[in-house]
Amino acid sequence: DNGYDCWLNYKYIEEDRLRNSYVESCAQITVIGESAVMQSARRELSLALTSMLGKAPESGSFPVSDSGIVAGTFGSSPVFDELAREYVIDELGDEGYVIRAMDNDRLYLAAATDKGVLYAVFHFIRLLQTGESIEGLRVRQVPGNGLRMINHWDNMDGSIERGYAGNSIFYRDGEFVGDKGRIRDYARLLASGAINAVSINNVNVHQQESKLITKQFLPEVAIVADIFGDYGIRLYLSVNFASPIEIGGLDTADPLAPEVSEWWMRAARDIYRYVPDFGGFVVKADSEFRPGPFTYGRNHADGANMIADALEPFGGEVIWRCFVYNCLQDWRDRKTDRARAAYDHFTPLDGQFRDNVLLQIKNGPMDFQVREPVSPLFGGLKRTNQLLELQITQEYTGQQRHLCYLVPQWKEVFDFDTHARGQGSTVAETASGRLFGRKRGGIAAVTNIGDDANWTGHVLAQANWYGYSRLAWDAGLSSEQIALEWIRMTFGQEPGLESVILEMLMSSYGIYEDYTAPLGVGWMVNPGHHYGPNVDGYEYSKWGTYHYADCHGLGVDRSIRSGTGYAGQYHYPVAATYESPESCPDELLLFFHHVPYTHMLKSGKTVIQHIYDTHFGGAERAANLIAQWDSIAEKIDGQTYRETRERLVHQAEHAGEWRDLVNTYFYRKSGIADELGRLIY
Ligand code: BDP
Repeated sequence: DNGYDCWLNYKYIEEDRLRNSYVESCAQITVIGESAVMQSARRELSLALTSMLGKAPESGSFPVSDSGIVAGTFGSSPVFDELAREYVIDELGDEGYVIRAMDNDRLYLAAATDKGVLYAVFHFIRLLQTGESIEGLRVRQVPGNGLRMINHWDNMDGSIERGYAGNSIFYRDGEFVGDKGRIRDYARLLASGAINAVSINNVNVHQQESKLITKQFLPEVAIVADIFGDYGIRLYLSVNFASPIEIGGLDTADPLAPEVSEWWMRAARDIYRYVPDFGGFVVKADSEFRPGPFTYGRNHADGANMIADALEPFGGEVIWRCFVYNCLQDWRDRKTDRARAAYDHFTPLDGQFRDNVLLQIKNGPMDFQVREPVSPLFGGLKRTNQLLELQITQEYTGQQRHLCYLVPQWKEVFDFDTHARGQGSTVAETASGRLFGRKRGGIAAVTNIGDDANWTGHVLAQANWYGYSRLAWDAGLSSEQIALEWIRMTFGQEPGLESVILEMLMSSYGIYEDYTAPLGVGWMVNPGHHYGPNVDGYEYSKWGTYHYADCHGLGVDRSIRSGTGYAGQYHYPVAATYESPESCPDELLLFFHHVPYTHMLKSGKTVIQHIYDTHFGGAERAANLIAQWDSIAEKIDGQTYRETRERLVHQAEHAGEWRDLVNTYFYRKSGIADELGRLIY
């Protein structure tokens, strides 16, 4: 077992009682409808039941029999009429669905659209994989987010920016791959988590990828879009803001120049001719050396709206990234603050963006560190569509060589209360659009997959991919529940194994945080590739990522009173909580404040002792993951066991390196010894 099928490996259900309880209801399936999406649903249901129950279900005939599974859209057949009377179909929307056992012996999987039926099918399969009872089923599901997107940072040469699991599944040597079978398998995995949008090229759009929107590549883009379309997923492309110059032969990309907007309109027309259901563009502009409207003295609303107008007639949208900051700042000036940048750029433009623009906002104000506060743009923007951006690929969280289950981190982001409209104004509410009554909204994340046999390098990193899609659908699910589902679906239902993997996953984020940069200060990594400890790696460069450690203390003063004022970008009472070191939560203390090493944390420890304790403790717990994994060796397929173990061994060693480097550094700076005498000199 090389992990290729991930959580859809449909293991035979060994336990007779459980299997028999399913067999009766699942002996026959009738899937009504012939669209590509419906065929995907039929194929999946049949495959899953055949493998899990050991017997292919009969295909239902017409008239539909009184028992078995009936799947289809309301209105497609009178068999759904009785069920339809019980629901307000409009409220289910385009993607909601119901799963219902009715008084007769039928089990209904129904929705308003084919896509909803496909989601119902995957949901039903999940119930069987996780050993749930299907007696008297009564499920009604509507997604919490309209847009549930995956971003790829794939380049056409086959490499992946910040990819840690092999090369691109889309491209090789400047072209699309010939055999697209793997893309189809990928679409199926995405659809099982109800992902409905995917962008397939790097936000840093180089020369070759700029041409994806030209006739040279559009025929192949169309093939890939169709594959995703079969699974209800819309395809998006990242574009270069300077495309009119780069590939269009114009001498400007000024958003207010008529020839530029005409160029984009022509480009949009071409694209939709090939890909009628094209989703739209993702744009990284004026960020990390990418071109943008600033070059022409225009703002980001000018830029985004001009492109949005070109896509609007075809139903496309612009996903405009807010990762805009000066990456050439002066590190000696403590008043400039990269954390402030996105809010400072975008809040003055609130309300000026077209309806088909969504601003894509990274979860934190910096860049996917293990711990950051939530971006104040959530709650700061009130009249603009938003999309929360997360990073599944573990750029700063161990690059898929360290175990780091990120769902708990994402849960904290979703649950964060911005107080934008009083208590309860969580990020889940703002990003989805619900809080301010916006129609568009949702969530996007940078994928962690590549062409490694098991997709993610570290098999256990598949849990992040799966978990992301589950949270995108329902941010109310708990990290434990998601982990448990994933474990059962991936490894089968085996109580001894379940508790160990659950414990490993659930502790992993805390462990990683403990042995890396402390108390929210972030960075301390090797520049460029961002792997491994280097406390001063970014300290004297222009990227705006500092800890300001000296012999007295460390941390960044972002208070309103004496610092960069960043804390003031939050609503009351959040701003007040962050403003003072007394009320600021420990885990973010050094993000918001510069304090002496002897500053007392709420935990009752000094900052310096906290650093020592967490680094000794974190590295020890990392080492212990190996023993935990070994304790279930017998219960795991050999290849998975070995490959994962190798990574855990590496992690343990590397965590030791982090511990020693960070502790030594701060001992030398502070001159304060570890209370427990663990430092060796
Ligand atoms: C950073 C990555 C960089 C990306 C950038 C982005 O280091 O490779 O291009 O984010 O999000 O995290 O645009």
